[in-house]
Amino acid sequence: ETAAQSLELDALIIGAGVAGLYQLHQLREQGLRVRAYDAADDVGGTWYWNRYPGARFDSEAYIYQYLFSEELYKNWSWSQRFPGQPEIERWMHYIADTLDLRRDIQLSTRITSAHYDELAAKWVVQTDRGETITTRFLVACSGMLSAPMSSMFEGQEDFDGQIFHTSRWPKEGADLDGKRVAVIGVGATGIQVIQTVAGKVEHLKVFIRTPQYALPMRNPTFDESDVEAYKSRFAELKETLPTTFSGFEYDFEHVWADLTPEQRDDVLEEIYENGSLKLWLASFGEMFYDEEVSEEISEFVRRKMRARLQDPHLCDLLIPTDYGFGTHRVPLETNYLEVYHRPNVEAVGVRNNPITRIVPEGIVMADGTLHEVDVIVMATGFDAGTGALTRIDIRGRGGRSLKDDWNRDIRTTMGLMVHGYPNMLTTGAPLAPSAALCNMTTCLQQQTEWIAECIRYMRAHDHTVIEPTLAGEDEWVAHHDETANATLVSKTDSWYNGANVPGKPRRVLSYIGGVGVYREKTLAAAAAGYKGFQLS
Ligand code: NA7
Repeated sequence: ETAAQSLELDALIIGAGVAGLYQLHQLREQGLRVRAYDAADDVGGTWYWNRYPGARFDSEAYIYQYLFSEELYKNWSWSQRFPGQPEIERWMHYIADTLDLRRDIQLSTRITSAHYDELAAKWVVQTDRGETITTRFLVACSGMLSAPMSSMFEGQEDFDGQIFHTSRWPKEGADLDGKRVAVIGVGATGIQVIQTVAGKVEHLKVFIRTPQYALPMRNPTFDESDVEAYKSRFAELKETLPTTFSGFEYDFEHVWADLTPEQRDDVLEEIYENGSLKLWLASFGEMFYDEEVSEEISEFVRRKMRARLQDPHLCDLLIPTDYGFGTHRVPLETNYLEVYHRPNVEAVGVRNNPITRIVPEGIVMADGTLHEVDVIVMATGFDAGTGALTRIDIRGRGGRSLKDDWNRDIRTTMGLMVHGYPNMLTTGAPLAPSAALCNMTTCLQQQTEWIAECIRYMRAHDHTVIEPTLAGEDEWVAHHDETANATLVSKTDSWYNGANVPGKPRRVLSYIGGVGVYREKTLAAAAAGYKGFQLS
């Protein structure tokens, strides 16, 4: 056995994306023996994997950055408000290189199992390269939306053409020129693909089940003065972002009941013109709770969409009617609706005529129709929140399996730990604020900082083991459910509550009591000597 094959660490980090890179930096600064592992052959996480045509931010770039170092923040300049994936990936490389992280990252290595050894109070971790690593702390930075829903149709492997899940797009790109292309799915991802490839392919068929309330993106390029302007707001952003409802620079400003219908409309019009997620995350908070407000704001967005689509058949397929604006992830778009007016683009409604199988020539529907295509793009989403961890064989105390536990009931303590799994710390996990309603870097920064402080505290106080108590976890789950079930999000099917994965237990995955509230609660638990946790 070589040294590398039986490594002993203080902390092992799964993933080298937005969370993993910063977590590695923090734990290394504490002098820990720490190493991050990633299945990809480079750093970047989400921004490594999602290289499909049109992939880009829906968060303003300058709020997606880390805020722990002013120098790191200001030495990077964005070219536009919502840049595309190649630029974001370059930024991730800039982070890894500037903080000199690569020497402690092992790429092209998938963690396959992690078993907790109770006697030694350590995790024994295996990789797909046959390595065994022993570690005191197991820190999951494995992503909230990283486990793709990629094989879901019978006959997929028999398809004669090429088939790509959006998050497994080939690094060398895919040649779509002159091809007949199918896109399955019109979530935030599908919309970006569709609007980008429509003008390049010979023929595009879009398979639409649930349409989205997409909002037009205003995406100006930044000149030097724009860059200077946002950089000069560093201190303000650092102060504000962690305290808002969603970790964005804006927060709810208006109270529905205080305004007349004309005033409400003026507010909606003005915010709509902002061309960002502001209409969702910083107009009227009542939209998440009050059916009437939800319906009025939904109708406002529908009106905007109808004016652009006109054709009643397209309106039927592309404008949501059976759920409220903002109860799904709201996508931003650029000329997405106009794409359907192109002669080479066809909208195929699948709600009443589902896809039944893939055959060598293409896609077959319930009524027997065959859609012949050369390329199938699966913009079919992810097993969100749980998938990254349940796809690893994780065994806690007494050999209990995380996969089995979460197959019964998805529970965590503040999304940071799970009862029964000592010294396993998680980010982007269920029951914490996350991608659903949060600017991901704001949330991941806060979660990784909480974890780093927890480990520092334990070492300073000679504790070796931390685990949430069952009672503490019950309390968090109850609080989470109460918060979530008060909202309309809990009543709408999507990945937000596991509805997109057959058999997944229903629970709103993301904490929606607000990013600022969550931060206060997690910091208060720590300040009270880790209330709700057992330390030994
Ligand atoms: P999403 O938002 O989960 O979207 C997946 C899409 O795929 C959605 O339109 C689904 O329709 C559709 N889908 C899934 N299965 C099928 C079948 N069998 N037939 C037809 N259509 C299907 O994933 P995204 O990648 O777009 O976005 C995920 C998050 O990543 C996003 O919210 C951002 O935070 C980043 P459905 O709605 O289930 O009817």
